[in-house]
Amino acid sequence: MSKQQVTVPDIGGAEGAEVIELLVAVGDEVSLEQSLIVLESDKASMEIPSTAAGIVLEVLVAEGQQLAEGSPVVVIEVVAESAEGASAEGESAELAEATPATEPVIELMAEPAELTGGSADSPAAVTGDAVNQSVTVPDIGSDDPVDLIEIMVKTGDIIAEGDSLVVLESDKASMEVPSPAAGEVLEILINEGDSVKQGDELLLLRMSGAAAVPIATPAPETAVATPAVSASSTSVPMTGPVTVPVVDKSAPAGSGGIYAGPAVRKLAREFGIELGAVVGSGPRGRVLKEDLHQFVKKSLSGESAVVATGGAGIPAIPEIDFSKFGPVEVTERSKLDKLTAANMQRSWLNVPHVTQFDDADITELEEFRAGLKAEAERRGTRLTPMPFLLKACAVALRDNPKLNSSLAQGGAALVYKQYIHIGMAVDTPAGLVVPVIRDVDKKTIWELAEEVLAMAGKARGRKLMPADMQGGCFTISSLGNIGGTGFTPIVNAPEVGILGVSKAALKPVWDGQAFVPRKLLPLALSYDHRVVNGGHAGRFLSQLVALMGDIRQLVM
Ligand code: CAO
Repeated sequence: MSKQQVTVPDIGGAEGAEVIELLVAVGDEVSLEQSLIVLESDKASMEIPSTAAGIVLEVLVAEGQQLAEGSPVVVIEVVAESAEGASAEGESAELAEATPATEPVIELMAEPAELTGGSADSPAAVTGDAVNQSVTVPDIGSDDPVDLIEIMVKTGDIIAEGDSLVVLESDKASMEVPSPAAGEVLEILINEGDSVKQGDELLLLRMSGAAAVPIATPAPETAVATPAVSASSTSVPMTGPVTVPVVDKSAPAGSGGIYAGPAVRKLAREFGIELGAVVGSGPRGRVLKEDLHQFVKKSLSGESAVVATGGAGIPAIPEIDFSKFGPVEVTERSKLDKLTAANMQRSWLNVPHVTQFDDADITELEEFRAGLKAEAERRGTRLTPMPFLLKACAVALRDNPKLNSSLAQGGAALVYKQYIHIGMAVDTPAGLVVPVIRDVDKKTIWELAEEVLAMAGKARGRKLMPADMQGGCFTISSLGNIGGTGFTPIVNAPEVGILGVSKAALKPVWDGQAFVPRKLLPLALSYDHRVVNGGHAGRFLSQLVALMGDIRQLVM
């Protein structure tokens, strides 16, 4: 019998990776390829398999430790000769370091972008100042084919560099392949469900502007490798098939994803389990195979399973087969819808909400607004109540700074923002988005009117950039043109307040002598009660009502 030390193999360019889980202990019997530890780098989480079958003699790492390629992991007393990586035959008790397996032990590791020259197979075509390029599957650490489970773009889409194109999945990882350049998708060359491997063409991209480098001569027959370029690089001298980096989707919960290894993700897909509905019992809430088994067992026995909402152990809503009761149609939700759902749930679970209601008398404001209709048309804009609401909120936020703050340091501190950027919920066919209007306090009503129109247009045309949706201090959600007398909006955490606006209506109001018709605008202010108390909220809303009732005060 010989001893063998298993080391960390090539981990796909990651400089270091943290041990997040030990899967074996001293004395355990392990088989060839059995996972020993789980490593997590900033790009991927990966299981390191054993290069031999035998008994674990020593575990040389601890959870939390940083490892790099070549770091020793365990020592194994080999009881059966492994196919690869085993020490020389007949080697005695002397410790032999296993050479990393020839077959990479981590499949589908994130690789930096690798740009290659053109090839006869996939020539680059020059059209005006644009270049047509085929985008291929990048180095995925293995020659084995992997499943292409999702195509995230379609022909005609204008995409930015780094936008996700497809999702690949093996039994070790699932990851998105980002675009190496900006451009227009000319043709999709694959189908969902295809098996693909490194070098396979995914789509044809027409790159234009700065990203495109016109090719003066036909692409060379032999691919010329250029130095690795990071995904965020903007100078992309591409003259042939483009290989692109992959982004692992096994991100930890802290980064907005679900904390689970690739094998667990694969199993969850096979079981049809939504991973977000499973409580992870592994370190830092990691979902383990056992958790999936438990989940299935509970589901089958009719016992309520458990959802992973902040690890709070909240009972899940059981999934029902509605087709038992009548015809149904099941549709995939958009990415935006799913993201919004996750954000809503996160805010709802984290923020103790209180909602306070009041009506603003906007009779005079409406008369004033009606009088400006022609002027608005002359300016090529529309003057809805929204710019006035924005301005009034800006004044009330300035005077009630608690509503313009956010919790920090785990609740130990408050960040008071010295700027007033307000988000505006926009309902679009693709889902709900919240573009942010900056420095509302410094803008005129006309400027705000133009920006409301521009942002709503961008939102509905799916032209909003991430920066357009960042930096908000407070949000306004207006259902005014839709209807309803009131609703309780969910705070857009880490903001601490949100204003829900319902449809203005003529109502009889007692003026001391008689009921008179007044136009009332129903307002609902939801706030994070950890930060804002009833006094702050009451003062904020009363001021808002007063400002909307007499907009002359907005200029004071
Ligand atoms: N009461 C009565 N009428 C109202 C009103 C209100 N509170 N708010 C707007 N209106 C009127 C406008 O004045 C306009 O009519 P006129 O052209 O005659 O003046 C009409 O309704 C249409 O307005 P609009 O909705 O196009 O424009 P807006 O500036 O009021 O709002 C926007 C812009 C982008 C906020 C809105 O279009 C929108 O998308 N709202 C939905 C937000 C949402 O979904 N919130 C829920 C989030 S949580 O699920």
